[in-house]
Order: sequence, then C-alpha cells, then structure tokens
Amino acid sequence: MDHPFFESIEKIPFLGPDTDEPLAFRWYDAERQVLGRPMAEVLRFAVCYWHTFCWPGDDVFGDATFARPWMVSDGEPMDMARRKLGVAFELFEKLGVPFFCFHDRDIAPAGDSFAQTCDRLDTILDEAQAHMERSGIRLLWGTANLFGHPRFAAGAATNPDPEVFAYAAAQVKHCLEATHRLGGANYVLWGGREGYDTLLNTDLRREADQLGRFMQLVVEHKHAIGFGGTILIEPKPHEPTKHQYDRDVAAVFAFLQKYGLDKEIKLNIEVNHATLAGHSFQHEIAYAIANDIFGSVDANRGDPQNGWDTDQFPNSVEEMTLAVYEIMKNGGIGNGGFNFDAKLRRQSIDPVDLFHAHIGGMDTIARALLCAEALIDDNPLGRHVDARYAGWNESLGARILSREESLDTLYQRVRAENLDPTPVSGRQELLENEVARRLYRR
Ligand code: XLS
Ligand code: NI
Ligand code: NI
Repeated sequence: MDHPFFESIEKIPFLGPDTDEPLAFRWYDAERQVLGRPMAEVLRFAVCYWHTFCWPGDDVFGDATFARPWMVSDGEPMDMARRKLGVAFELFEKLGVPFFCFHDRDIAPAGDSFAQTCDRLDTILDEAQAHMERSGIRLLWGTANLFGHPRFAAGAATNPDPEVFAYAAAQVKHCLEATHRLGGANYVLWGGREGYDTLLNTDLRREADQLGRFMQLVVEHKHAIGFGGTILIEPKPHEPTKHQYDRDVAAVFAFLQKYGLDKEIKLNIEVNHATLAGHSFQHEIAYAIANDIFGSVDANRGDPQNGWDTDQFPNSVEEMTLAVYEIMKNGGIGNGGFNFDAKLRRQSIDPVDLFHAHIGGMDTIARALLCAEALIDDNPLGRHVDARYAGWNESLGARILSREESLDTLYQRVRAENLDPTPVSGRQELLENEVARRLYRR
C-alpha cells in the first residue's frame, strides 16, 4: 500500500512567524487561546475529500496532471477507494486538522446497481470510522453528489423527471444516515445542477416547488432518524448551470421562508460563491447572521480577474479578517467550521504541494482570527456603530419600532417640533484605518 504516501513529511509543527521552514505553521497554533478558547476549537478546520483526493488535475483543455497511485484507471475501484482513504487520513493527521468533509461518490465508487452503490459506501465508511476512532478526527459534514452522473444533467430535485427526484432522494437518505452514523456535525446540500441553462425549456415555478418539497423531505427524515446536526444549503450564483436557484444568501433565505424551512436549515457560505454573486464574503456572512441562518464556511478564494469558481486556497488576511470578525463577534462558528473547499493549480503536481496549500490556508485564517480578536477586544467598530444608532434605543426610535407612532403622528411631531435633523459623519476612512492598524498582528 501507499503508507506513508507523504513519506518525507512529518506532522506539521507550529514554529511561529519568524521561521524559514516552509512545512510549518507561522500563525496556526492549535492550543493558543483566542477569544477564550483554543484556536483549534474556534476555527474547526476541515479538509475536503473531493478537490484534495479526487480531482486528477484535468481541465476542459487537458488531461490529468496529478499522478496519484489511487487514480490509476485499471485499478479495482474498492482497492483504490481504500488506498485513497489511507492517504487522506495521513494528510489529515500530518496537518493536524480536526475535521474532514466528503461527498458519497468521493469516498466510495458507484456500483452496478443502487443497492451495490450503497453497500460500497457503507463498507468504506466502516473503514473510515475505524480511522476516525484511531485518530480522533471527526466529520464536519457529509453530502451526496447529485450532479456528476449524467442522470442529473437536468438537475436532481428540480429535474423534469420525478424518477430522478426519487433517485436523488434515495441517495440523500442513505448519505444522511451515513453522516449520522459517523457523528457528522452537519449535512450539506449544495445546489449542484438545481438551476437552468435556458428558460425556453424550464418551468421555473414547478422547479422551485420540487426543490422546496425535497428540502422538506430531508428535514423530516433528519428528525425521523434523530440526527442532531444542522442541515446546510450552500448558495452559488452560477456554474454549472447558467442560473443556480440558490443564488446567494438572500435568495436562499427567501426560499427557506416560502417553504417553511427557515428555522430548520442554515447556510454553508463559500467565499468564491459570494464573490461570483457580486457580493463580498463579509456581506454574505453578515446577511446570514442577521437572519439567524449562518451555519458554516467553505474557505477558498476566487481570482479577481476571472468570473468562475477558481477555488484557490485563501491567502488574503484582510478578506478573511472582516468575515471572521462578523462570525466571532456574533458568537463564533458554532457547529460549523472552516472547510477548505479549495484545490491546487494543475501545475502543482507534487504531493508536498497539498501541504503548502493547506498550511497557507490555515495560517491565513488563523492570522485573520488574531486580527478579528483585536477588533473585538478594542471594539473600535462596535463602539462607533453603537453610538451611530443610539437614537433607536431612546424615545423616538423606540416608539417607532414598538408601533406607537403612525405616519400621522410622525407628521404632527415633525411639524410641531420643527424637526431638522443634522447629518453626522459616517467616518468610513477612520474606521478603515482602525481595521488596517490591527491587520497582520503577531
Ligand atoms: C461547488 C461546491 C461544492 C460543495 C459540496 O462549487 O462548492 O464543492 O461544497 O457539494
Ligand atoms: Ni463548497
Ligand atoms: Ni465552490
């Protein structure tokens, strides 16, 4: 077998900001207390199975570039799945991440029938469970791949053919139960191909109702089996379809309310999906928190010049700081975590590149957490915002919100008191400076 696959690599140590050692953390210090808890517990990092172990480095113009021993085309599929599993846990352990995430099809190959496909997943997950018990590594979330197979070309829940809906429902039931068995903290539903390429062949109203019913079925089953984790939807504006129904946080929130699911389902927010939707990552996080549907994060980044999901490892401390600040000042990541839904560039062919990528991502977010901690402790933004809205806690503002005022009473008051409100500075530049001076804290 391939153990160890990352032969020359030891467990990655924390050596601090001044080290020249590339295979070391400069900022991610699992035990360091931040906001009153160890960094590892605050951030809950996860490695994703799909990009890291399943994507072979091919693209629309070229073939696989990663020669991984578990990807050979003539290999027996279950043997390959086992080899991949062993290497995956070797990476998790050497990185020291507490969690991982998978799609059913990443971890076990499809069989000749639905029944055999389920059996294969159960077999490999039994082995994954043994690795989890041995290593203490946990499952942040499981998910079903409802987009790869040609049967899902026109969507899963939103397919014009109810048999495809049924197939997808069966697959989710099995994967949700497997996630439950493994003690998963969450279960994710990313839209996959739930969307359309052209309205010329699409009944949009029907497809929304189908998707709503699908999500209700998932929630009903979660309660039926006693799964205590959170069901998460992951918004994305386009790709693979031209228009994905789960476009952004606001669109998903409206959908959840329409189908009575806003108290049942939360969101897994991905950086690159936020920016593709024309939002900042901070905005999407803040919007979800403001509506009590924030769940978890898929950490990556896009390329500012490219309009697709480049899924690069995060490297902007500033972008992450603003989002981590929103999360941490509102009580933290909870049941969620930071999952590296990110992939190498296809020229980064060496096994060690997987380490450079994850180390960089973990250090970026760890450093962002330290900056966010300074912003929370010193509270320059919070103090300003509190003062800015103070009027709403007092007589007039409080009366408006508690419905004691009408348009008519407000009219009378403005007339009688000759109200003439004076504009005050929003102080944006000062506040940007307050953030900047806390960035790159050691
Ligand atoms: C694709 C999504 C996907 C989900 C899991 O863009 O990010 O990877 O996270 O299905
Ligand atoms: Ni994702
Ligand atoms: Ni993505």
